[in-house]
Amino acid sequence: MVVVSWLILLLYLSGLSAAGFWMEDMKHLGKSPYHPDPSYQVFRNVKDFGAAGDGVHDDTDAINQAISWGQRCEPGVCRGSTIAPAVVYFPPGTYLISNSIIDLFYTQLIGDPVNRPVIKASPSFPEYSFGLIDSNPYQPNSALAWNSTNAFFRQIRNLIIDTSALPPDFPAVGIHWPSSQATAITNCIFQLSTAPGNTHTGLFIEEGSGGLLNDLYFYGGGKAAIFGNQQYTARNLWFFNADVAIHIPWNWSWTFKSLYITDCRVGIQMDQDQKSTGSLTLLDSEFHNVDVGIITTRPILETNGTNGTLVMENVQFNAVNKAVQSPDGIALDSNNWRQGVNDLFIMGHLADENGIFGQTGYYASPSSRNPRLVNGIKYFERSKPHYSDIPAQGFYSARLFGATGDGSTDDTQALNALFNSASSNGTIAFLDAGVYVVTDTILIPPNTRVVGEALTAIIMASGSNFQDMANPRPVVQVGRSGDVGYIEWSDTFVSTRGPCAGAILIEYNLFTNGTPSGMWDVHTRIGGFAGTSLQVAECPAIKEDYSINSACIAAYMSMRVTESAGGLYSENCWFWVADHDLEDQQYSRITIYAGRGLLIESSRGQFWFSASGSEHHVLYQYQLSSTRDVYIGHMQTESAYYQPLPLARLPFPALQQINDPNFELSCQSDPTEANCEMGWGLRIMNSSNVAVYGAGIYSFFDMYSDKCAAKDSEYDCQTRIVEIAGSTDGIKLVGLSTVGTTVMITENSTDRIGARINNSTFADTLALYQPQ
Ligand SMILES: *[C@@H]1O[C@H](CO)[C@@H](O)[C@H](O)[C@H]1NC(C)=O
Ligand SMILES: *[C@@H]1O[C@H](CO)[C@@H](O)[C@H](O)[C@H]1NC(C)=O
Ligand SMILES: *[C@@H]1O[C@H](CO)[C@@H](O)[C@H](O)[C@H]1NC(C)=O
Ligand SMILES: *[C@@H]1O[C@H](CO)[C@@H](O)[C@H](O)[C@H]1NC(C)=O
Ligand SMILES: *[C@@H]1O[C@H](CO)[C@@H](O)[C@H](O)[C@H]1NC(C)=O
Ligand SMILES: *[C@@H]1O[C@H](CO)[C@@H](O)[C@H](O)[C@H]1NC(C)=O
Ligand SMILES: *[C@@H]1O[C@H](CO)[C@@H](O)[C@H](O)[C@H]1NC(C)=O
Ligand SMILES: CC(=O)N[C@H]1CO[C@H](CO)[C@@H](O)[C@@H]1O
Ligand SMILES: CC(=O)N[C@H]1CO[C@H](CO)[C@@H](O)[C@@H]1O
Repeated sequence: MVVVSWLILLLYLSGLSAAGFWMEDMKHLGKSPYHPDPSYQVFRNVKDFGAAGDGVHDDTDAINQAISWGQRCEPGVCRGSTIAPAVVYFPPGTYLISNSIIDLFYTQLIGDPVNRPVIKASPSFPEYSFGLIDSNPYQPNSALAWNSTNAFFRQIRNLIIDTSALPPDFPAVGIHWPSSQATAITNCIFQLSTAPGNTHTGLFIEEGSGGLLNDLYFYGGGKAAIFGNQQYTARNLWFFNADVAIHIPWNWSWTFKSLYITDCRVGIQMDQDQKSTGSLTLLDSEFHNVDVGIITTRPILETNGTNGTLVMENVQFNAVNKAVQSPDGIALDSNNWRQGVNDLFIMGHLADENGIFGQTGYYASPSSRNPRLVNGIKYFERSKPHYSDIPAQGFYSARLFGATGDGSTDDTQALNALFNSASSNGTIAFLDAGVYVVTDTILIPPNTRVVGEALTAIIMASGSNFQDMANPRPVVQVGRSGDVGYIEWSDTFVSTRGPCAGAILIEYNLFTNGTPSGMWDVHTRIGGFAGTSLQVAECPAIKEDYSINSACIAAYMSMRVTESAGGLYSENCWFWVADHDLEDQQYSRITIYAGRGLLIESSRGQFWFSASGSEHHVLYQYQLSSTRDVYIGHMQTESAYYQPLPLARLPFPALQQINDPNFELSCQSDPTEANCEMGWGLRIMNSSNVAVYGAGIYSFFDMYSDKCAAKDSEYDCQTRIVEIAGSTDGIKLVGLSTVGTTVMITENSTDRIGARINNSTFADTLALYQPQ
């Protein structure tokens, strides 16, 4: 009997190990309805293109063929497009390459998450190449293939990037990644040279407007990572044995959370030339056995300007010689670091109830960490699930429920049936690549897990149900009011077709007790791409007159978190109203009106927005109203480029029941009235315990002209941009950078902090703001 049961167990185990990663084993039914070739395939497995993955054969060509198969957006001929997306899958194995893998626009490169495939440079890898994976190759005219600020919609997941076979003095780069929003590199290892004095770099980012980097491990390297970008969230990054773990050549605002630097000479090096680093926010991190933790450009005695702003909270220095080194001495001696989670180390300007002042040193924050937002002492964090333990049979394809994703059939009933069934059967709803047109609300019931085929699944609202701005209706509703349970939702876009003045793209009602629910890489993308009927032909930029083209009123709100909701972790979710047409090769601007960005009204609280962005909505990008217990870091906003023409009061009348800003009232006494009537970047009203770690709140344009944002101009793209009002408690903004705005912070209609003397890089920066 014992023998028999062992036999059964063995058979069972061998059966289990035979099942591969679900993504490999799924039927691949995804499509791209606007691609000219109806047989275009979104999913490709590199082995189907002849990659051997045996560590012996040269797989460069096979992998590049897998990526470029079908008519795709190629460097030099295409400057961007959404109609030719691809998921390129790597089964376990070692893939030897002798030249760069060219990662095309709108591509996901994904490996098996458990047995992560290795991409290994062979000794013959050429010096002229730029990256084992080059996601944005330089062209003969010295420009990047895709403008870095438009390099959206791409991910690299579950790979090991190995440069160790290259000589130590080879200028090796693992991944070249100039990138912007809706991008992520996740769960990767960088195996670099460990020879002293080596010149290997794992991840190289020179510019862009990102983005998320998470769960990355760097072994060895000269400068293991080079990070230049407007803003980024980097979470759970580990560095071992590098000379310099992270070099930051320039930026406006980076947030590092859960950063672990071990056995390195230097942890973080901010650049030493004039192009200084704007602002670094570090939390929940540790430096261990490091000579210098951080080399900053900011002198200890600096009082003018706020470039080189550094804020650290809950950062430990163990066996570190100098914690923070400045040009004029040691700014933080590692023998004197403080362990208290509410002790902030600050180099920069801060504003609290005592006024506004510059500081280098510790500051005991009166608003302590909220116990409802932490796990132990660290702020809670949760990565996107890989579902590596669930076989393909555990996923219900949308196609099997009759959803077509063809961009024309009404898929409302099919999607509702899919989510309902996935919820009741405990399976995962899989949205195969496609454009799912819906004419009424889709409900994601409690206890549902939803995965879109890597950033190529789009739910698109259309029709009469979404027209009335006096009676808005959700496109996707997560739980009904009062529902309790959890969801996990990833890699999906929610959008609209044509005018949809009454569409709330995501309405979140669910209350989750215990482990918070999660949304990862769930984006709203409003207008500006194939299938939306909101492109340059229909909605060209209106620059000269006040007329509003009602055909371009595209949404009421991106996301609403309602009163009864609570307990949600979200990461890398970007709420974007298109400012240009993604299919247009000149990046032509368009004028699209969407009323509101993210509104949180939950009285229960417990929300985390990691790597969050909200851009170009009319009235505000973020509004937190009568809520509590919210963590945001990093957050990024941009005001609508067309404003103040028309003024922000148009075309959505201010509604008192959702606490809309009333610009007519608040701007009536402003002498520069036009620039006052611009959408708010962030409003926090009647709320408690809101902690923001790193924020880039930008206003680059006035009626499409960016002259107002330049440093030598009047800083008057808009007058005000961040408002704290009503009865508030425990509000804390760390590493706040604004661009193009006269006033950085407005309190109860009074302008408190101006931008002028707090100028930093291109942005103006405050290290810490706590209301008086
Ligand atoms: C990139 O795009 C932005 C916005 O459209 C534009 O201002 C900038 O000049 C572009 N840069 C390049 C190199 O094309
Ligand atoms: C700040 O920027 C100015 C202007 O570019 C530069 O002169 C100065 O050295 C920078 N200061 C720091 C601390 O980096
Ligand atoms: C910088 O500080 C010095 C003295 O510390 C002062 O004389 C000078 O006016 C300041 N410059 C600016 C631009 O604030
Ligand atoms: C801030 O602006 C003032 C006035 O334009 C300038 O003198 C100063 O150098 C700037 N400081 C920084 C850090 O850019
Ligand atoms: C899922 O659950 C429903 C209701 O419990 C059941 O009727 C159905 O057969 C199950 N399977 C599928 C594939 O929906
Ligand atoms: C705060 O709440 C009070 C009481 O409900 C209300 O009167 C006030 O308008 C609110 N303030 C803001 C800025 O929403
Ligand atoms: C705003 O005014 C309310 C009273 O209406 C007050 O409780 C609150 O402290 C003020 N907030 C700020 C940031 O000044
Ligand atoms: C402050 C700073 O270094 N700003 C630079 C950021 O990078 C851009 C290029 O993308 C430069 O133009 C800025 O000077
Ligand atoms: C214009 C303005 O408000 N500037 C502020 C910048 O920061 C200093 C503190 O260092 C304040 O005193 C200024 O008011």
